[in-house]
Amino acid sequence: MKFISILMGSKSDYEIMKHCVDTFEKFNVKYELIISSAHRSPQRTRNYVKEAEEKGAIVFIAAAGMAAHLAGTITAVTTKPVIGVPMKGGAMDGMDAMLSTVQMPAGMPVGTVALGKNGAINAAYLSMQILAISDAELAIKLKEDRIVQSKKVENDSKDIEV
Ligand code: RP5
Repeated sequence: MKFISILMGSKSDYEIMKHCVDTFEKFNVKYELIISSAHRSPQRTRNYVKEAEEKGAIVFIAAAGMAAHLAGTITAVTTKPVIGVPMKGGAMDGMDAMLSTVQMPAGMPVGTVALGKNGAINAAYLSMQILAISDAELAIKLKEDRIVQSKKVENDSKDIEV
């Protein structure tokens, strides 16, 4: 069974990551969500990634704040694509998490999306785009979604055009 695996460093990340989950629900894409921390539960994180890979995880999404090493930790133990979602909060309101997530050494990539809600949603979209390479039905849904987005811009414009 192919699915997307989402890890969050803390329960406190769920308020934002709910938007990622909602996006998968909207597109009827299978996902798994767990809390596991790079620092507080390193062994659980490593074990889960290995198990998830064996069960069919195609992409890993990692959400973490502050010293956000979760995505990098996952990349260290899998060659599946890893998408990092930096969380706001902490003394630097997410700048620390963003730099921790994006600054990976060569050969160890983490695809980093934006801070906050937009990043959580885009992590879902980006992982679905990867999944859609070998899923024609999902590829069509994503194309239809682009048409909906485009039409919304036109309609919004008509609402206020003078
Ligand atoms: C990170 O530290 C978590 O991903 C979370 O964003 C942040 C704060 O965690 P809590 O102290 O709320 O558990 O590891």
